[in-house]
Amino acid sequence: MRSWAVPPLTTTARDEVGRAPALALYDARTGRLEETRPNGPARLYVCGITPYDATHLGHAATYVAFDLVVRAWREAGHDVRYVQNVTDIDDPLLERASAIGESWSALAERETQLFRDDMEALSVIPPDVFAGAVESIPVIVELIARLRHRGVVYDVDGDLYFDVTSDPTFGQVSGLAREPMLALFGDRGGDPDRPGKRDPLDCLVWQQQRDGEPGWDTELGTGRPGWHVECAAIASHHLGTDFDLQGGGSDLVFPHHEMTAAESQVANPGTVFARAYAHQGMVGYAGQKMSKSLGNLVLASKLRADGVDPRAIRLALLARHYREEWEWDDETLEVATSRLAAWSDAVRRGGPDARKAVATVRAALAADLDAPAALAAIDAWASEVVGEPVDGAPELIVATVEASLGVSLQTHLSGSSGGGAA
Ligand code: 5CA
Ligand code: ZN
Repeated sequence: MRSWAVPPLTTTARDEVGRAPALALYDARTGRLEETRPNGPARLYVCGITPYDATHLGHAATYVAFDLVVRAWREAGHDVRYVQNVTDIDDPLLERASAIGESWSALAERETQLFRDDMEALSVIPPDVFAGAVESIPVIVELIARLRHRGVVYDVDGDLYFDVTSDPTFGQVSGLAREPMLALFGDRGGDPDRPGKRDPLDCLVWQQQRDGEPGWDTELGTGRPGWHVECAAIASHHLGTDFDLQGGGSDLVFPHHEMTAAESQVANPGTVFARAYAHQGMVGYAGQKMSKSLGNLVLASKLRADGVDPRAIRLALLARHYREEWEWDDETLEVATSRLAAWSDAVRRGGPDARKAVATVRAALAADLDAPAALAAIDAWASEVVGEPVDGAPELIVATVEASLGVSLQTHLSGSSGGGAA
């Protein structure tokens, strides 16, 4: 499906500051910081939205975090190939649609459009492929058919299940023991207790059409795909296997990322699904994880409608390390708004040599996306008092803040080069 408009894509002047260092990220699978080593274009898959409600700041934090990955790779000199899905058919979408008396497809289209608008406002670089589950059904069915051919798919009353024990590495993405797996599987959309399954952890790959629900007529029968196999198929189809990074929020480590990896690896023997797995910590509000089902949402679109500068929203999200679990509050936004004003003033006024700040920003981001340290480096540059502003310093700051952090200060540069008093 259509994605959204590309924000200004600057790269910081290489002749002045060279390339950014290689990006290292904390990998859920190894539990260590691992340097990413793209071979050809850097290949990224990030789990997209289920469009039954508007983008909240937890979602926004996830997509801004992986936008930093895209930007860090670009600044290090890599081309990037980025794929993101939209779960535009699934239980929560059908439930919400019937609760509000709207068709599931109209609901999905409306919320997906709101998401595009939010991403565009937040200057998130769009994925190269933005693939809906519905439009991807042929690709998903093809993967399920290959798994079935390998004898690792079985029927339970017309629904098809994937045998998780067929992947000898099952469990390595999350590193969880069986008991916590069983608990999480039940909490996060799984059905450990369904009679007829061979292993309680086996996951649904194809659900036969139910009364009043949509179904697609395929070689597997008339029905719809399960959730995990959707991402396994979309990612491996558009990126191949052994791609550089699988991303999403930490609520997806198990079962979602464990299952997608297993399904792809069994269908493609001798490969790994992704070479590394990174996760954004859950952002909460009012004491709980922000979630559509709990209803404690702060919406990006609502803040924008209230007149909040989207760059301030983005700076507020960047003020926390992506792996941290944190709670949104009004003060976070106030701090970000003041920061944006201080940076804009400094850029207009001029400042000291910027090369050290640029190097600090890039080194911080390359070391597991330490955005708070990157912000601190720009704060330090902006607050340094100088006698004579250095020629070209504001331009370099503007270029780095835009290229690495995705915040445009362009309009705050004075017309004259060298950043003299406006
Ligand atoms: N469609 C699936 C992924 S294939 C899904 O999880 N959709 S979602 O709409 O529930 O979430 C979209 C993305 O935002 C996922 O990567 C999810 O992990 C992340 N996310 C959801 N809630 C939060 C939160 N409170 N904080 C941070 N990230 C979140
Ligand atoms: Zn996914």
